[in-house]
Amino acid sequence: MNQPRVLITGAHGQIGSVLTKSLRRRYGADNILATDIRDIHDPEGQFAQLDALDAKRLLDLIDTYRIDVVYHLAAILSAKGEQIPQQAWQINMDSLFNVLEAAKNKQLQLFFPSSIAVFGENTPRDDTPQETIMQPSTVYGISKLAGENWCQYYYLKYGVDVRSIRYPGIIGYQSLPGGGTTDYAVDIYHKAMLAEPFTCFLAPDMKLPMMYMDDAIRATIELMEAPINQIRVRTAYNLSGMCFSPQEQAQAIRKWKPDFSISYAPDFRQQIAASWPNSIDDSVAQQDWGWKPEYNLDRMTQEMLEQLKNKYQAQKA
Ligand code: AKB
Repeated sequence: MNQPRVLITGAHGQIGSVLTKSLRRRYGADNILATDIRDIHDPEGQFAQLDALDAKRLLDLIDTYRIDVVYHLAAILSAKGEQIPQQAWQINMDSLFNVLEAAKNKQLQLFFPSSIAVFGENTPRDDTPQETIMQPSTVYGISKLAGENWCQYYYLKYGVDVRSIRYPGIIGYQSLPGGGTTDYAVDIYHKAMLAEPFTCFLAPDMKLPMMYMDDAIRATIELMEAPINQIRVRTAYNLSGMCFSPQEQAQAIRKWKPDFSISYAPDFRQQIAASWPNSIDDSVAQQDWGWKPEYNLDRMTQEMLEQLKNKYQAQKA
Protein backbone atom coordinates (compact mmCIF):
# COMPACT_ATOMS: atom_id res chain seq x y z
CA MET A 1 0.00 0.00 0.00
CA ASN A 2 1.27 3.49 -0.82
CA GLN A 3 2.03 5.50 2.29
CA PRO A 4 0.43 8.96 2.54
CA ARG A 5 2.68 11.97 1.98
CA VAL A 6 2.08 14.32 4.89
CA LEU A 7 2.69 18.01 5.63
CA ILE A 8 2.44 19.20 9.25
CA THR A 9 2.11 22.88 10.17
CA GLY A 10 3.21 23.91 13.66
CA ALA A 11 5.55 20.92 13.75
CA HIS A 12 7.76 22.44 16.46
CA GLY A 13 4.79 22.89 18.83
CA GLN A 14 3.74 20.76 21.81
CA ILE A 15 1.65 18.24 19.84
CA GLY A 16 3.31 18.85 16.45
CA SER A 17 6.76 17.75 17.56
CA VAL A 18 5.50 14.43 18.94
CA LEU A 19 3.08 13.80 16.06
CA THR A 20 5.86 14.44 13.53
CA LYS A 21 8.05 11.75 15.11
CA SER A 22 5.13 9.27 15.24
CA LEU A 23 4.18 9.86 11.61
CA ARG A 24 7.80 9.48 10.50
CA ARG A 25 7.96 6.12 12.27
CA ARG A 26 4.62 5.05 10.82
CA TYR A 27 4.85 6.18 7.19
CA GLY A 28 8.62 6.60 6.73
CA ALA A 29 10.61 9.83 7.23
CA ASP A 30 10.73 10.51 3.48
CA ASN A 31 6.93 10.80 3.39
CA ILE A 32 6.72 13.48 6.09
CA LEU A 33 7.38 17.21 5.70
CA ALA A 34 7.53 19.07 9.02
CA THR A 35 6.94 22.83 8.75
CA ASP A 36 6.94 25.60 11.32
CA ILE A 37 7.27 29.37 11.46
CA ARG A 38 10.45 28.83 13.52
CA ASP A 39 13.28 27.77 11.26
CA ILE A 40 15.00 25.23 13.52
CA HIS A 41 17.20 22.57 11.93
CA ASP A 42 15.54 19.15 12.19
CA PRO A 43 18.13 16.36 12.10
CA GLU A 44 15.51 13.59 11.97
CA GLY A 45 13.80 14.34 8.68
CA GLN A 46 12.56 16.81 6.08
CA PHE A 47 11.76 20.32 7.32
CA ALA A 48 10.71 23.55 5.61
CA GLN A 49 10.15 26.94 7.22
CA LEU A 50 6.50 27.96 6.68
CA ASP A 51 4.34 30.76 8.01
CA ALA A 52 0.89 29.13 7.67
CA LEU A 53 -0.47 32.56 6.67
CA ASP A 54 1.57 32.36 3.46
CA ALA A 55 -0.85 30.57 1.11
CA LYS A 56 1.51 30.64 -1.88
CA ARG A 57 4.40 28.98 -0.04
CA LEU A 58 1.99 26.40 1.40
CA LEU A 59 0.83 25.50 -2.13
CA ASP A 60 4.42 25.41 -3.43
CA LEU A 61 5.41 22.96 -0.67
CA ILE A 62 2.32 20.82 -1.32
CA ASP A 63 3.28 20.59 -5.01
CA THR A 64 7.01 20.10 -4.50
CA TYR A 65 6.58 17.33 -1.93
CA ARG A 66 3.48 15.81 -3.62
CA ILE A 67 1.54 16.06 -0.36
CA ASP A 68 -1.81 14.28 0.11
CA VAL A 69 -2.53 14.83 3.83
CA VAL A 70 -2.15 18.01 5.94
CA TYR A 71 -2.16 18.14 9.74
CA HIS A 72 -2.73 21.83 10.49
CA LEU A 73 -1.46 22.32 14.04
CA ALA A 74 -0.25 25.94 13.91
CA ALA A 75 -2.44 28.11 16.19
CA ILE A 76 -2.44 30.64 19.01
CA LEU A 77 -3.83 28.99 22.17
CA SER A 78 -6.31 30.24 24.77
CA ALA A 79 -4.24 32.23 27.27
CA LYS A 80 -1.96 33.90 24.70
CA GLY A 81 -4.99 34.62 22.50
CA GLU A 82 -6.52 36.78 25.24
CA GLN A 83 -3.39 39.00 25.19
CA ILE A 84 -3.54 39.53 21.39
CA PRO A 85 -7.20 38.89 20.45
CA GLN A 86 -7.29 40.31 16.92
CA GLN A 87 -3.96 38.77 15.93
CA ALA A 88 -5.04 35.40 17.38
CA TRP A 89 -8.24 35.49 15.36
CA GLN A 90 -6.37 36.42 12.18
CA ILE A 91 -3.70 33.74 12.62
CA ASN A 92 -6.13 30.96 13.56
CA MET A 93 -8.72 31.72 10.89
CA ASP A 94 -6.58 32.83 7.93
CA SER A 95 -4.24 29.86 8.28
CA LEU A 96 -7.27 27.53 8.41
CA PHE A 97 -8.67 29.05 5.21
CA ASN A 98 -5.30 28.52 3.53
CA VAL A 99 -5.27 24.80 4.33
CA LEU A 100 -9.00 24.35 3.58
CA GLU A 101 -8.57 25.99 0.16
CA ALA A 102 -5.47 23.87 -0.53
CA ALA A 103 -7.38 20.74 0.52
CA LYS A 104 -10.27 21.67 -1.76
CA ASN A 105 -8.15 22.51 -4.81
CA LYS A 106 -5.68 19.65 -4.48
CA GLN A 107 -7.96 16.93 -3.05
CA LEU A 108 -6.06 16.58 0.24
CA GLN A 109 -7.18 14.97 3.47
CA LEU A 110 -7.02 17.50 6.35
CA PHE A 111 -6.72 17.32 10.14
CA PHE A 112 -7.84 20.37 12.14
CA PRO A 113 -7.35 20.35 15.92
CA SER A 114 -10.30 21.79 17.81
CA SER A 115 -10.47 22.10 21.60
CA ILE A 116 -12.64 21.91 24.71
CA ALA A 117 -12.38 25.73 24.47
CA VAL A 118 -15.34 25.65 22.05
CA PHE A 119 -17.57 25.18 25.10
CA GLY A 120 -18.56 28.04 27.40
CA GLU A 121 -20.24 29.04 30.62
CA ASN A 122 -23.70 27.92 29.48
CA THR A 123 -22.53 24.46 28.44
CA PRO A 124 -23.37 21.55 30.79
CA ARG A 125 -20.14 21.07 32.79
CA ASP A 126 -20.19 17.35 33.51
CA ASP A 127 -20.04 14.75 30.74
CA THR A 128 -20.40 17.54 28.21
CA PRO A 129 -22.24 16.01 25.23
CA GLN A 130 -21.09 16.02 21.60
CA GLU A 131 -23.98 18.31 20.62
CA THR A 132 -24.71 21.05 23.16
CA ILE A 133 -24.79 24.80 23.85
CA MET A 134 -21.57 26.36 22.59
CA GLN A 135 -20.86 29.96 23.54
CA PRO A 136 -17.08 30.17 24.04
CA SER A 137 -15.66 33.07 26.05
CA THR A 138 -12.13 33.21 24.59
CA VAL A 139 -10.93 34.32 21.16
CA TYR A 140 -9.25 30.93 20.84
CA GLY A 141 -12.55 29.15 21.59
CA ILE A 142 -14.46 31.37 19.16
CA SER A 143 -11.87 30.67 16.44
CA LYS A 144 -12.01 26.91 17.07
CA LEU A 145 -15.82 26.86 17.00
CA ALA A 146 -15.90 28.90 13.78
CA GLY A 147 -13.13 26.63 12.43
CA GLU A 148 -15.16 23.50 13.17
CA ASN A 149 -18.10 24.94 11.26
CA TRP A 150 -15.92 25.96 8.32
CA CYS A 151 -14.50 22.43 8.22
CA GLN A 152 -18.02 21.01 8.06
CA TYR A 153 -18.90 23.56 5.35
CA TYR A 154 -15.93 22.49 3.18
CA TYR A 155 -16.93 18.85 3.67
CA LEU A 156 -20.59 19.43 2.75
CA LYS A 157 -19.99 21.91 -0.06
CA TYR A 158 -16.76 20.63 -1.65
CA GLY A 159 -16.39 17.08 -0.29
CA VAL A 160 -13.12 17.87 1.55
CA ASP A 161 -12.24 14.93 3.83
CA VAL A 162 -11.53 17.07 6.88
CA ARG A 163 -11.50 15.47 10.34
CA SER A 164 -11.18 17.03 13.76
CA ILE A 165 -10.93 16.35 17.49
CA ARG A 166 -11.78 18.62 20.44
CA TYR A 167 -8.53 18.12 22.36
CA PRO A 168 -8.60 18.41 26.12
CA GLY A 169 -5.40 19.64 27.87
CA ILE A 170 -2.52 17.52 26.56
CA ILE A 171 0.25 16.34 28.88
CA GLY A 172 3.54 14.88 27.67
CA TYR A 173 7.20 14.71 28.72
CA GLN A 174 8.54 15.14 25.17
CA SER A 175 7.64 18.82 24.65
CA LEU A 176 6.52 21.92 26.51
CA PRO A 177 3.19 23.62 25.83
CA GLY A 178 2.99 27.39 25.32
CA GLY A 179 0.20 29.92 25.74
CA GLY A 180 -2.51 27.52 26.98
CA THR A 181 -4.69 27.42 30.08
CA THR A 182 -3.90 23.75 30.71
CA ASP A 183 -0.09 24.30 30.55
CA TYR A 184 0.18 24.10 34.35
CA ALA A 185 -0.54 20.36 34.18
CA VAL A 186 2.76 19.78 32.33
CA ASP A 187 4.86 22.33 34.28
CA ILE A 188 3.84 20.72 37.57
CA TYR A 189 5.70 17.48 36.66
CA HIS A 190 8.89 19.35 35.76
CA LYS A 191 8.86 21.12 39.15
CA ALA A 192 8.14 17.85 40.94
CA MET A 193 11.07 16.18 39.18
CA LEU A 194 13.41 19.08 40.00
CA ALA A 195 12.21 18.93 43.67
CA GLU A 196 11.09 22.56 43.44
CA PRO A 197 7.83 23.99 44.86
CA PHE A 198 5.12 24.69 42.27
CA THR A 199 2.79 27.69 42.16
CA CYS A 200 -0.37 26.89 40.22
CA PHE A 201 -2.20 29.61 38.26
CA LEU A 202 -5.52 27.75 38.63
CA ALA A 203 -7.53 27.19 41.83
CA PRO A 204 -6.98 23.89 43.73
CA ASP A 205 -10.38 22.42 42.80
CA MET A 206 -10.46 23.54 39.11
CA LYS A 207 -11.25 20.22 37.45
CA LEU A 208 -10.52 20.02 33.70
CA PRO A 209 -10.50 17.34 30.98
CA MET A 210 -6.93 16.19 30.22
CA MET A 211 -5.19 13.53 28.13
CA TYR A 212 -1.76 11.90 28.03
CA MET A 213 0.20 12.71 24.87
CA ASP A 214 0.43 9.06 23.75
CA ASP A 215 -3.36 8.76 23.82
CA ALA A 216 -3.75 12.09 21.95
CA ILE A 217 -1.35 11.05 19.18
CA ARG A 218 -2.96 7.63 18.86
CA ALA A 219 -6.44 9.21 18.70
CA THR A 220 -5.32 11.62 15.98
CA ILE A 221 -3.85 8.89 13.79
CA GLU A 222 -6.76 6.49 14.43
CA LEU A 223 -9.25 9.18 13.41
CA MET A 224 -7.31 10.03 10.24
CA GLU A 225 -6.95 6.37 9.24
CA ALA A 226 -10.56 5.37 10.00
CA PRO A 227 -12.61 4.34 6.95
CA ILE A 228 -14.43 7.35 5.56
CA ASN A 229 -17.89 5.82 6.06
CA GLN A 230 -17.27 5.71 9.86
CA ILE A 231 -16.77 9.47 10.13
CA ARG A 232 -20.20 10.91 10.88
CA VAL A 233 -19.05 14.12 12.60
CA ARG A 234 -17.51 16.76 10.36
CA THR A 235 -17.33 19.55 12.94
CA ALA A 236 -15.10 17.89 15.61
CA TYR A 237 -15.30 14.85 17.88
CA ASN A 238 -15.46 15.14 21.67
CA LEU A 239 -12.53 13.18 23.11
CA SER A 240 -12.02 12.17 26.72
CA GLY A 241 -8.98 10.83 28.54
CA MET A 242 -9.19 11.72 32.24
CA CYS A 243 -10.25 14.69 34.34
CA PHE A 244 -8.70 16.05 37.52
CA SER A 245 -8.03 19.22 39.51
CA PRO A 246 -4.54 20.60 40.38
CA GLN A 247 -5.10 19.36 43.94
CA GLU A 248 -5.81 15.80 42.72
CA GLN A 249 -2.81 15.92 40.40
CA ALA A 250 -0.56 17.02 43.30
CA GLN A 251 -1.89 14.12 45.38
CA ALA A 252 -1.07 11.70 42.56
CA ILE A 253 2.47 13.15 42.32
CA ARG A 254 2.98 12.70 46.08
CA LYS A 255 2.54 8.92 45.66
CA TRP A 256 6.00 8.99 44.00
CA LYS A 257 7.33 12.31 45.38
CA PRO A 258 6.00 12.57 48.95
CA ASP A 259 7.71 15.96 49.59
CA PHE A 260 6.16 17.69 46.58
CA SER A 261 4.77 21.09 47.56
CA ILE A 262 2.15 23.17 45.72
CA SER A 263 0.64 26.61 46.34
CA TYR A 264 -2.04 28.47 44.42
CA ALA A 265 -2.08 31.97 42.87
CA PRO A 266 -5.00 31.92 40.40
CA ASP A 267 -4.70 34.52 37.63
CA PHE A 268 -6.76 35.39 34.50
CA ARG A 269 -6.43 31.78 33.32
CA GLN A 270 -8.64 30.61 36.20
CA GLN A 271 -11.58 32.46 34.61
CA ILE A 272 -10.91 30.79 31.26
CA ALA A 273 -10.71 27.35 32.89
CA ALA A 274 -13.92 28.00 34.83
CA SER A 275 -15.79 28.43 31.53
CA TRP A 276 -14.68 24.98 30.28
CA PRO A 277 -16.18 21.55 31.04
CA ASN A 278 -15.12 19.37 33.97
CA SER A 279 -15.51 16.18 31.96
CA ILE A 280 -16.41 15.14 28.41
CA ASP A 281 -18.79 12.55 26.95
CA ASP A 282 -16.93 11.01 24.00
CA SER A 283 -19.38 8.18 23.28
CA VAL A 284 -19.79 9.31 19.64
CA ALA A 285 -16.03 8.94 18.98
CA GLN A 286 -16.17 5.53 20.71
CA GLN A 287 -19.05 4.39 18.49
CA ASP A 288 -17.82 5.86 15.21
CA TRP A 289 -14.13 4.94 15.14
CA GLY A 290 -13.59 2.89 18.29
CA TRP A 291 -11.85 5.49 20.49
CA LYS A 292 -10.63 4.24 23.90
CA PRO A 293 -8.09 6.00 26.15
CA GLU A 294 -5.36 3.95 27.86
CA TYR A 295 -4.02 6.33 30.50
CA ASN A 296 -5.53 7.45 33.81
CA LEU A 297 -4.01 9.99 36.22
CA ASP A 298 -1.85 7.49 38.15
CA ARG A 299 -0.47 5.71 35.09
CA MET A 300 0.29 9.03 33.40
CA THR A 301 1.93 10.45 36.54
CA GLN A 302 4.19 7.44 36.95
CA GLU A 303 5.25 7.56 33.31
CA MET A 304 5.74 11.36 33.26
CA LEU A 305 8.00 11.21 36.33
CA GLU A 306 10.03 8.28 34.97
CA GLN A 307 10.48 9.83 31.54
CA LEU A 308 11.37 13.27 32.93
CA LYS A 309 13.89 11.67 35.28
CA ASN A 310 15.59 10.03 32.28
CA LYS A 311 15.45 13.30 30.35
CA TYR A 312 17.01 15.41 33.11
CA GLN A 313 19.66 12.75 33.80
CA ALA A 314 20.57 12.61 30.10
CA GLN A 315 20.90 16.44 30.04
CA LYS A 316 23.30 16.33 33.01
CA ALA A 317 25.46 13.53 31.53
C1 AKB B 1 -5.29 25.51 25.93
O1 AKB B 1 -5.19 25.42 27.17
O2 AKB B 1 -5.49 26.58 25.34
C2 AKB B 1 -5.21 24.25 25.11
C3 AKB B 1 -6.55 23.67 24.84
C4 AKB B 1 -7.32 23.04 25.91
O3 AKB B 1 -7.00 23.72 23.73
N1 AKB B 1 -4.38 23.30 25.77
